[in-house]
Amino acid sequence: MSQAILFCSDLDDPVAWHAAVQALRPDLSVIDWKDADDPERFEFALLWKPPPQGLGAFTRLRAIQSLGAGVNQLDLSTLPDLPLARLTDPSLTDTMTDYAVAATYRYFRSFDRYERNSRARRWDYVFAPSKADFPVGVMGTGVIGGNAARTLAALGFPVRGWSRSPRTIPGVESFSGPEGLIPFLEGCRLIVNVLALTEETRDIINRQTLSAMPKGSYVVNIGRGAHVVEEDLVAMLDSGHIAGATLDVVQTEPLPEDHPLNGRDDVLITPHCAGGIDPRTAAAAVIENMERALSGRPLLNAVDRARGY
Ligand code: NDP
Ligand code: OXD
Repeated sequence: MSQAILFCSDLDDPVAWHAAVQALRPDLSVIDWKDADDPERFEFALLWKPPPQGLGAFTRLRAIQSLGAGVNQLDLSTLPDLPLARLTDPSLTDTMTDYAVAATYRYFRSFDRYERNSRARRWDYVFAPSKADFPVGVMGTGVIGGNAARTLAALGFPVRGWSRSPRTIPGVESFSGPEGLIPFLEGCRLIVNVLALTEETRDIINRQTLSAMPKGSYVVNIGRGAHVVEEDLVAMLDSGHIAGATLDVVQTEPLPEDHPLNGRDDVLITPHCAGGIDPRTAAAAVIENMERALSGRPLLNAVDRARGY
């Protein structure tokens, strides 16, 4: 029987992944968990989330590849103790960066205000601002955030970055560690959150951290919903301290219709669509990790379970 990768995702297309993998390795198949009649066959899994019944039946698995850059959706506490890798891919980095740039420009050029005005048939001139007055902060300058920070800096924004360990990115003022967070936020008119979700970063965007930003600042969240204390964000929007928020991720997805963040003029919700992975570019990294796993070599982009990302 030929080799096969076990696949599980409600969001990604197993047929497209199968075609992309076969284009590189015609002997290798991608099989959706619903068609996985012989669980013993699989040594490698490509998962957004585990199948509903878990991975218990797949006793020969040797490694797991996340179908996302994040791994928290896999719930590490219930996942078998196998090598685990997150996915990094140019298509994902590019689409995430595009979203960060688009959301930044929307606030920088007051499109949010013009959207409201034009719906109200109101002509209200806003003087074109200068980028020098609109410093942008990127929370989490890893693969995606690092690229977003570089891109925003190349576009002429003053850019600050915050991460766990000190990072050097040309054109970006870098801050790190818990002691660097408030000084970082104090100088940002807009933050783009693209942190990994761990126990240390959960709830990190809250009343105290939002208060550190200048009045009239903006929040863009493309990391995870659990980074934000939503009731604190609502309160800070109500007070006007935060002028607007763009949230691609929320604590409960889809956002419940009656949630206080829904239907507000100053909040834009998008359905966890900021990043998109193109199997045609990402298949090579998945195959490389499968080959590494089967030959006992360390995975690329391996998750450090103790660190949580
Ligand atoms: P990386 O692992 O490359 O980057 C994670 C960043 O988070 C790093 O800069 C890391 O710091 C930082 N970080 C982690 N813990 C802390 C901490 N305690 N304090 C400060 N910084 C911390 O991941 P990616 O850039 O590939 O992806 C980032 C996240 O984006 C994913 O985990 C996922 O949640 C989210 N995502 C969302 C998508 C969407 O569609 N909305 C799509 C893709 C990803 P350091 O640099 O020091 O390691
Ligand atoms: C990811 C995501 O983590 O799509 O890649 O959220």
